[in-house]
Order: sequence, then structure tokens, then C-alpha cells
Amino acid sequence: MLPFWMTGVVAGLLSLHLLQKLFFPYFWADLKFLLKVIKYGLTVETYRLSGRICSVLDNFVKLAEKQPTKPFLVYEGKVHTYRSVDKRSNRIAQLFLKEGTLKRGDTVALLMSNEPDFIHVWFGLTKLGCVVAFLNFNIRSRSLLHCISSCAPKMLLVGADMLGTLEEILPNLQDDIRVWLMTKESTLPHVDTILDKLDDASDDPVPDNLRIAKNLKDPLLYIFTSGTTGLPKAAVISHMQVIKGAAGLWAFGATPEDIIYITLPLYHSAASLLGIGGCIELGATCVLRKKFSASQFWSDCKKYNITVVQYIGELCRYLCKQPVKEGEKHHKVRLAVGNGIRTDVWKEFLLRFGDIKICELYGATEGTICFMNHTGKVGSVGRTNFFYKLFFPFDLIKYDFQKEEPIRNKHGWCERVKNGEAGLLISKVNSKNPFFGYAGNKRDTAKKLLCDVFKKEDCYFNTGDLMVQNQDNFLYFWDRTGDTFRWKGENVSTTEVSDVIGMLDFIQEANIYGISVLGYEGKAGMASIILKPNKSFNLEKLYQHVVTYLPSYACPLFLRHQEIMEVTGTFKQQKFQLVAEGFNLSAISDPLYFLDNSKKSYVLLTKELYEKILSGQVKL
Ligand SMILES: *[C@@H]1O[C@H](CO)[C@@H](O)[C@H](O)[C@H]1NC(C)=O
Ligand SMILES: *[C@@H]1O[C@H](CO)[C@@H](O)[C@H](O)[C@H]1NC(C)=O
Ligand SMILES: *[C@@H]1O[C@H](CO)[C@@H](O)[C@H](O)[C@H]1NC(C)=O
Ligand SMILES: *[C@@H]1O[C@H](CO)[C@@H](O)[C@H](O)[C@H]1NC(C)=O
Ligand SMILES: CC(=O)N[C@H]1CO[C@H](CO)[C@@H](O)[C@@H]1O
Repeated sequence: MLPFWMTGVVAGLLSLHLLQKLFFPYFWADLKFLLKVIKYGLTVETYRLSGRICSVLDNFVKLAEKQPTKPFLVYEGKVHTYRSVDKRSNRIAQLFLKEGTLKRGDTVALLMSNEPDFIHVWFGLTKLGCVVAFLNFNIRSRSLLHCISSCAPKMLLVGADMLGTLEEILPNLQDDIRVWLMTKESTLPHVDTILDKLDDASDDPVPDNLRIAKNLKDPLLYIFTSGTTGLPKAAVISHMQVIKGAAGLWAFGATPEDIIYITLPLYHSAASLLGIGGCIELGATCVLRKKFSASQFWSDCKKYNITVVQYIGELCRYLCKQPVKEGEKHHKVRLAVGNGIRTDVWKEFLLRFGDIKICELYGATEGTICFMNHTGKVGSVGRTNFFYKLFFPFDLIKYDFQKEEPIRNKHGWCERVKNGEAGLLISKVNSKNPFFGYAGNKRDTAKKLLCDVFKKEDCYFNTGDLMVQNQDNFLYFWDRTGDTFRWKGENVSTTEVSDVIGMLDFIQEANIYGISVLGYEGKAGMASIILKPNKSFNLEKLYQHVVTYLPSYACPLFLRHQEIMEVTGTFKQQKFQLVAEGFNLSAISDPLYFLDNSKKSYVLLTKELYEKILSGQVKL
């Protein structure tokens, strides 16, 4: 017979367990995740207090000693072990050390597509203590020059397949930037080559003290954030963010045995910090691909025994649009980590490709907060609770959709929204969650900060995203501010449309906005388009592309073909002007086109057609 008090305890525990099941169904998932967050927090705190940081690269070097023959990188079927990546990155470091132009703290801009040498160069330069700026290889000419000059590099390092892009910008590149090309020889003036010198360079490590980090806030990388407002901005990435990013896969439950498939461009934080960094944190293997291919995706996964994939929302949609193949579910992928998947695509994806745990992640490259859907609740970007908020303090505040700014009450303070209401996500900036801003750009840095929010002189990072928190503390992405318009009762996301159009090979840039048309509710979609140099405008292909990949309400009804992109002023001002001009033929000299479903193409907007639209003879 159990003593009375003991039955009491057992009964108590049982009812506690029942209570927990009923009222806190996510208790264990939350707790497990929280412990990981705490462990990570303690590690970072130790670094901060001791002033001796074990950086992600330090971890890599240790792994190269511990498991030299384990594959680190697989690219086009070729295996690069931990040791070989370490050695080749040493050669890069030794080459520039001997050469003598670079010193600790200098910035090097890197223009390279996804290939192993991207990683060798990145690691090699980091071993020298340089700050590496990852350039987006899809942008060209003036925007590219803008990106380069915004991070003031000593050197520009260019991949062999970027020769055309380099030739375009070379005449306008500042003289004091030295250019190195990843080839054996070059006919370009003032351009040095690397590959011919690499074999002669030693593969011994360069002195450790060059790379040793003393402060978590020291910059390590610049990553350009894809600008929905304005030209790309170079976000300063410190050791702290690299360490944070590298913990992502581990926090989601990936292990050293996992094989991670990276098809996203390495110049984005998702592939470089979360993917490559995460792979180092685990000591795992990653399979790198030059470019995402929807038709090759699953066959690659099978061929390489992939277990973890990285995605962005569009990628999942392309995969779902592929014709159904036999045995699609026969793969080993168990985890998909990324962001921006929509609820409907999420459901379809699971139905089609089997039981994959989707870990949706929210977090801007330069942001100070991240959420993880560690419970995998369909549609939700993550979950929060009292403890999580202690680590990552954030709030959702009331927002004025018309004026596109936070609502301030009569005392001048912002107010929190109730559960279930959409609010602007802001995260507190303080010494534990610092915001590092953008390189050489005080104005953009200031614009991202919201001050005097709840009390005098408090400071928050404005994510620009609207979120809803439900009563179970799940967070749902709602909208991006100032970035949508409504047409036929639907919300059209301008970034989504421009991402889809941007995939065409003749498009340099597509700027999407909504314009008013007399007699119609909402805003009709319009795209101002800049073509790549020497490419012609394929109106039929563009039509086919938008109707295939976009919902009908989101297809731009009008196109405006612009020759040059405004680089002066902010993008917002430029958009404002474009919106004001709309599709008014008499006010615009650029060629305009109209989406004609009967001709299955875009057609030139003639005076006759224009008048028919205005008079309502042609319906939109
Ligand atoms: C994938 O796994 C199978 C069975 O576990 C193994 O036979 C095969 O060699 C693996 N393939 C690769 C590329 O590692
Ligand atoms: C579109 O967004 C508004 C808020 O911006 C919201 O009230 C509305 O429900 C959304 N409509 C759809 C169809 O998602
Ligand atoms: C575009 O074409 C012109 C003339 O055909 C040529 O001189 C120029 O080099 C080309 N530019 C690019 C970027 O291909
Ligand atoms: C189009 O522009 C002209 C000249 O700028 C202006 O007079 C006219 O009112 C505009 N039409 C519409 C429909 O806005
Ligand atoms: C721990 C946990 O709750 N994981 C969930 C993650 O998401 C998937 C769906 O994508 C769920 O099935 C898991 O239960």
C-alpha cells in the first residue's frame, strides 16, 4: 500500500500531466526548443564575457583536423573533404598574404556564382581577417557598381563565369579597387589572375592571430539584402549573426549524419549562414548546386541521399508545378528549412512529396529576431512564449494601412495589438540584440529603427512585416507593409510578382506597382521593366511565364518598357512617379504594353486600345 502522501503526489502528477496535455499541448516541443535556445544563449554569453570567441571558421578548422576525410562539399559529383577545403582556402590566404596588399579588416567584394571556390575564397579571406562582401551575381552594370562602392572594398574578386559582367563594369570601376580573376590568364587591363599562382602557394595555415575575433560585434561579412525598397543595401553581418545563423539547422534537429542540399545562391544569408554555416556547426556534408532546377531536384536528392533541403517559397511552388513523376515520395529528405512557403503550397507539397518536416523560419538578414516553426504547425512561421520573449524581445503594434506608418495614440506612444489582430512586428534593439545597420548608409540604418515607441528613448528594429499572433501563441505572417495592392478582391504582393518576372533571362529588373483605372475598384497591376543589355523583349514568352506562375489577378495588366533605371532618389519616390503616370499614353514616352488574353501575348498599347480601355469597351 502506498503511503497516503505518495498517492497524493502520483495523483497530482497525473492530473498535472493531463492539465498539461489539455492546456499546453506544445509544452515538450517548446521546452526542447527553449533548452536549445538557452544553450546557444549561454555559449554566446561565455564568448562575450571571456572575450575569446570560437567563430564558425574556427570550428571548421577544428573539424578539418578531427574528420579530415569526411566530405564537406559535393559539387557536380566531385567530393571536397574537410581537409581539402581547408587546404585550398589556406592557399588563397597564403597567396594574398605573400602578395601583401590585403591587411586585417580590409573589405573584399566577391562576385562568384555557386561553386566550391566561392567557399575556398570566403574562408581564405576570412583567415586573413578580411571582411568579405557577397555580391549578387544576377545584378549588373550600374546597380552592381552601386553595391561595390557602398562597401568600399580594397579588392574585387571575380569568378571565371562572371567575365561578361566584369567587362561591363570595368571601365567605371574606381581605380583604387584591385581586380582579381579566378582564371589562369586574362587579357583585361589591370586584372590579376589567381589560378596560375595558386599551385605555387603553400597550403599551410596562415597565422591564427590574423583571424582571431575579440568582439562578437566585429563585422565579418556584408550581405546585400534584396531591396524591395531601393537598391540593395549591404547589411553588416557580425560574428554574432554568423554564430546565430549556424545554429539554425541544429536547433531544428539536424545531425552530423545529415546531407544538406543547397540550391539557393550563396550570396544570400539563407545559403551561406544557415546552410554552409549550419553544416559546419553540425560537422555534416552539403551538396551544392550551381542553380536550382525544378526538374532535377528530386533526382539529385535520391542520387546524393539528401536528408535536409533548403527552400524559399517560390522554389516549393515550382516543385509542385512540375508534372507528377512516379516514385516522387521515394527519397530520404526528412527536413525542409526555409521561409516564405504559403499555406496552400505547404499542404500540396506535403501531399505530393511525402512526410517532410517543414521548418519555416522567419528572420531578416539584418534583423535582430527570428522565429522558428519548431512545431511544424502548417502555415505558421513560429511560436513564441514568455521565455522566448526574454531572449528575443518583440512586439506587434497597431499600424495605419492608409498612411503606412505605426499608429501613435494621443500621448505619442505606439500600442500593442490584441491576439488575432495584425500588427507591425518590431524587435527591441539593445546590447544583447544589437542592430548593425548597413555599410556606409546612415540614412537607411536610421530608417529601419523606430524610437520612442512605448517610452522615451527606447529603440526597436522595424521589420516592416505585419504578423498575427493567435491565442495559442502561434505567429502567422500577414503581409509586408507598403508592398501589396488589391485587385479583384485579392492582395497582390509586388515582391512576388517581381520575383517571378525576374526569373526570365531577358529581364534585368521588374518594378511592380498598382495603378488606378477609372471605373475599377482596387489597383491594376503594372510592371516597369528594364531589359538586360543586348536582350530583346519577348512579349509572348513574358505572357506565358506570368500566366503560368502567377494567379490571374496578380498578372500585370500593363507593362512599361524603361531604358534606364533611376539610381538617384529612393525607389519609393520613383514608384510614386510611376504610379502617378499610370498607363496614360499622353504623359509617357516609353512604350507601353497591355496583357491580351485573346492573343496570348502582351500587345502594344495603341491610342485606340487606350481609349477603349478608358471607355470600358475593353474590360480589365
Ligand atoms: C546512398 O545510400 C545508399 C544506401 O544507403 C548507398 O548504397 C549509396 O552508396 C549512397 N549514395 C551516395 C552517393 O552516398
Ligand atoms: C488582404 O489584406 C487585407 C489587409 O491588408 C486584409 O484585410 C484582407 O483580408 C486580405 N485579403 C485577402 C484575400 O487575403
Ligand atoms: C552589345 O552589342 C554591342 C553591339 O552589337 C556590342 O558592342 C556590345 O559589346 C554588346 N554588349 C554586351 C554586354 O554584350
Ligand atoms: C494624361 O496626361 C495628360 C497630360 O499630362 C493629362 O492632361 C490627362 O488628364 C491625363 N489623363 C488621365 C486619364 O489621367
Ligand atoms: C516537433 C513538431 O511538432 N514537429 C512538427 C513539425 O512540422 C511537421 C509538419 O510539417 C509536423 O508533422 C511535426 O509534428
